[in-house]
Amino acid sequence: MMKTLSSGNCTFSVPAKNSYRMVVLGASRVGKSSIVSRFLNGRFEDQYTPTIEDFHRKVYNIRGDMYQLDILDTSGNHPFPAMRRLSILTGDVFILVFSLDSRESFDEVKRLQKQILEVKSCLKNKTKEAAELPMVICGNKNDHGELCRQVPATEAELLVSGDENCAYFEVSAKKNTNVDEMFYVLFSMAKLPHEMSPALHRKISVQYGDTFHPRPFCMRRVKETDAYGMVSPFARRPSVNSDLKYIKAKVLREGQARERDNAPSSERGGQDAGVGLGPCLTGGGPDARTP
Ligand SMILES: Nc1nc2c(ncn2[C@@H]2O[C@H](COP(=O)(O)OP(=O)(O)OP(=O)(O)O)[C@@H](O)[C@H]2O)c(=O)[nH]1
Ligand SMILES: [Mg+2]
Repeated sequence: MMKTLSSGNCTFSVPAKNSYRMVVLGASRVGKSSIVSRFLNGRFEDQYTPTIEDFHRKVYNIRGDMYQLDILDTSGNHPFPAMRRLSILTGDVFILVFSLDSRESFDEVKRLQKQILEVKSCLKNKTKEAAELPMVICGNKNDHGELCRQVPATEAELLVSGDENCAYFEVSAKKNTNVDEMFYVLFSMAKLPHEMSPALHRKISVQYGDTFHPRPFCMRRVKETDAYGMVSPFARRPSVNSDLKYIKAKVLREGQARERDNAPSSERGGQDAGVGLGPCLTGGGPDARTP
């Protein structure tokens, strides 16, 4: 399946298998939006503007292949628990942010980590994938110095120990310390091209969007070795309905891939993953699912 995206006067297609969603979660004021802003445009704002929910999209042309990364910057206040569960369900990679000077925000990250594992494993037959969720736990505001620190690094590291898909980073969105490194490791854990990290591709603005076009006449401007990234200015958060379809399609795709990999050839193909999302959204476990 291909998704067609429009950017300026250029339209291009991203294969569904190359579309990913990054979900950024954490308590209020810990710096989630600041980290996202560093990722998207390299900027930092001292002024605080609370987020309700922001959706961004970045598209990449990496050596001629198209990729799409959707970024969901959530609210630290999460007034709608079902929406948060839906965000978690749609996420492929996660960044959990706390502020190094706030013990409470660290406790929230611990709750979120648990919730992500629980929500993801709620999807039928998804227990294995849940254990392989690429996730970075991010202690932000390390520019505040050791005197303000309320969370020792050793304690935060415990949250990721023994899980090769989980890493801990101390960063500063303000000083741009360790932010690129954090994205590099996150994308590596998710087996995404490392060129998706901010320092490893050329940033293209939308008026040069035709550079992205994967068709041969546009590729004259894109060398085989090149990687380009462009923030889409027209990205809109998909509707709840589209999110549900996205989750179902993804589960089916992964289920089929797993069957192809594991099953003897006589048992391969055609099995519906039987995705019942209701209990995953309401907080009931797999056992609570109606038959
Ligand atoms: N000193 C310092 N301040 C930061 C850093 N990152 C963010 N801030 C500031 O912290 C405040 C909150 O940052 P945001 O990025 O808006 O926090 P948020 O987690 O998105 O907050 P919500 O949208 O309410 O959930 C802002 O005033 C930022 O300027 C950092 O690394 N160091
Ligand atoms: Mg925010």
